[in-house]
Amino acid sequence: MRIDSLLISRHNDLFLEKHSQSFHFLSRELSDKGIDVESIITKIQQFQVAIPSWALGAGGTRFGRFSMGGEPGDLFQKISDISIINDLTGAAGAVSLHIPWDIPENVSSLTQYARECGITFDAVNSNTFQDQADQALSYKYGSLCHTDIKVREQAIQHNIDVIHYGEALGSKSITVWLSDGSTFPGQINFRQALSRTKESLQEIYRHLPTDWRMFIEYKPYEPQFYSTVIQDWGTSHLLASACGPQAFSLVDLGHHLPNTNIEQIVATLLSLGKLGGFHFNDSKYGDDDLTVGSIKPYQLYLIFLELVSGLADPTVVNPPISYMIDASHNVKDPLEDLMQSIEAILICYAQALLVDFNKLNELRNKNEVVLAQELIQDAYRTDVRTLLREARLRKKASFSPIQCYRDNEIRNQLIKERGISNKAKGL
Ligand SMILES: [Mn+2]
Repeated sequence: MRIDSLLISRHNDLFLEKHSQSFHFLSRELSDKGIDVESIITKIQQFQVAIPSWALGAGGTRFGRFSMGGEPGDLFQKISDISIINDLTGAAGAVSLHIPWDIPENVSSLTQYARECGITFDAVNSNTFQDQADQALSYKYGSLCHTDIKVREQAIQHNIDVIHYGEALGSKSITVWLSDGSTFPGQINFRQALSRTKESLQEIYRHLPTDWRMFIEYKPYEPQFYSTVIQDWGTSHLLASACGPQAFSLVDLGHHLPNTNIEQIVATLLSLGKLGGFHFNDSKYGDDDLTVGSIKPYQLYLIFLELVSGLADPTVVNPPISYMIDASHNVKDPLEDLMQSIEAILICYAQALLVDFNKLNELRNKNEVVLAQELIQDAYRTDVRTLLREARLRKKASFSPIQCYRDNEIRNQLIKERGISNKAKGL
């Protein structure tokens, strides 16, 4: 379902007068500080974050799942939902497929439909963390690290199949996240498990098309509660380096132990030229998969400071980063939740763009601790939502995406179209 552009522009008309005043005011204030407002708006307009195919249905926990009605039942409907988000926000023009939850069966009609919806295919995700109904061997004791070579071969072949699905759709990268590890001390040999994982990843890497990239995601615990083979950025980087120049680390915000300095990890990976992808979410305790920016917005801002300054640094050689939202929505309409996440991401991005990094470096070199902190906090305390609205208006997206979605009763339309009990496959 596409949203009629007339419907969006009529809704936008309600806000134009008030907006033009506040945009004028903020523009003047920022220009007085020497900030190039136009270039910031262009950058906001260009920023895109992929939506995973498993994020459009109600999420759940191991205790239960509560549907909200009108969930997308197949891949076409999922792409349709993403196009709704993209039409409203102008920032979600790609889908990240999870295989086998979303196996593309009719590739040509799917790619044509996605094109009509203005949606491209971002990284494809493999899954060897659960067994599928038709699967010969179990991943109960691991996949790429498994002691049995037959299980490893099956997991390697699955990743190769995922690459082939991605190639047919026009994807250019694969994300590998493993749950491999151990739940009890003594269960596995750490050195051998790491070595087998490395060899398996190298085998997958050999099947990577020359214009593709492989992202290796890390996570310290869960579902294994004693050890995870790829537990941290260092292990991920070690494996990516062992594979080759097309392999990179992927940072998922929720995949860190409490209080980890994620922005420093981002800076380190960027300086190594090995930051491939980014999964956004937020958390209070563990991998809570909450809405981006709902718990620790300042951490997100500090991460964007590293991304913006790192990618602008001519000495940093790092390919463009693949951004995706990796969150779950147990009590919200996922489309609204994703729009909240996009807003939080763009706010921090825009705030980071306000920072004069040359000036910041001067202050750092003079050890002006207070003034350096003042400089980054001044940007963080600027309400940049007016710039986001201006960027959306220029793209013919919605001034106020969630309000537009509500005022036009989009969820009710989806329920009418698909039924109250339609459920999305996946988590
Ligand atoms: Mn992730």
